[in-house]
Amino acid sequence: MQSTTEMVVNTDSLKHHSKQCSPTVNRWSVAEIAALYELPFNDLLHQAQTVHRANFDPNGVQVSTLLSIKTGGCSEDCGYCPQAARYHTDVENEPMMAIDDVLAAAKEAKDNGASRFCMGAAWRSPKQRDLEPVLKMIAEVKAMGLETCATLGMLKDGQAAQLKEAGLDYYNHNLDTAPEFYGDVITTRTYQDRLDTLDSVREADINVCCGGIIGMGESRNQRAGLLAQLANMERPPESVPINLLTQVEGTPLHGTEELDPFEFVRTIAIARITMPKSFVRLSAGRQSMHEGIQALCFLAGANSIFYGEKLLTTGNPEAETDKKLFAKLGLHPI
Ligand code: SAM
Ligand code: DTB
Ligand code: SF4
Repeated sequence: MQSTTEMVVNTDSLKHHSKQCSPTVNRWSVAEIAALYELPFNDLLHQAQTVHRANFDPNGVQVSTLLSIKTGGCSEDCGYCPQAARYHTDVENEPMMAIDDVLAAAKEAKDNGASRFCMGAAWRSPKQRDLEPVLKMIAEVKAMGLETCATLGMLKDGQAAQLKEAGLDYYNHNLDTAPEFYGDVITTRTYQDRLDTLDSVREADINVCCGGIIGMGESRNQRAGLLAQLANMERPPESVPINLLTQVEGTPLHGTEELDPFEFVRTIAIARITMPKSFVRLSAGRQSMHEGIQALCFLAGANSIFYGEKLLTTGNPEAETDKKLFAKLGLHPI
């Protein structure tokens, strides 16, 4: 198996497998990642913690706050998502938030210690008339001294450049799962569409935030397949959100067999080992996660969280609960 110290990027092995570029580098095979999943838990965590300490302050955690600036009514069919118009969930189609309300939420996030503010919209792709107000929000949030992040769906030519110009630091766009499981979850856009958007984000020199969801009924090999896609990007994402599926009634994935929590911790550890320089975010799913499991995730190399009572439409731990957890574990926000 490839050890982290042997992880030399072999530029001769650059593979151009998409119609644009999306170059990948053969850092990790799916088989090598699958072998990491088979390690005894303690050996895996030791390896992950060793990689973590070699690359990061072991007790520092990056803190982002998320806000849904446009909720519900989405045309897509992502099987996990309560915001898809076609599923009968409690989420209503709402208009875009007013800029003043967004800025008030950003100020509150900053006052509570967040360093990054992520704005999410339930769109397949932003229309130009929708993008204009978002550009204003980004510029104003940036002017408040926060890092900015947006997740607005697929980007068309020129949109990433406009976001960069407005002051966007990160764009979140997830691969969600392995290519071979993807079609079981989403049919209204392809894996390649996602890779193309990620390419345009990179080309515009915006940091990439890209990860996926675990616990959708995928196999262990498919979890390894997702991590291989991320780790083998020419430049791995700066930020890798690992979401545990939040099951929402009315979505097709509601009722999926619950994932063993240790499998989630293993996934975090392997993300850390395969992407040693990336921030790995313990993302959706913390509300239902015992604090002992969250502590194991931090030990496994997670060093970023969403902070604040709400994700987009579902719950997240109370800010006070997270403050207490940080104090108990001796973690500090960065
Ligand atoms: N509409 C845009 C898009 O899909 O790119 C941006 C918002 S979308 C909600 C952002 C990401 O949230 C999805 O790609 C998915 O990874 C994650 N997500 C959505 N619903 C989730 C759920 N129920 N559990 C875990 N993660 C979820
Ligand atoms: C990401 O990877 N997770 C966040 C963020 N990027 C946009 C979203 C999680 C959404 C969980 C379901 C909800 O609250 O609607
Ligand atoms: Fe729409 Fe994004 Fe939800 Fe998919 S994940 S249904 S694109 S809001």
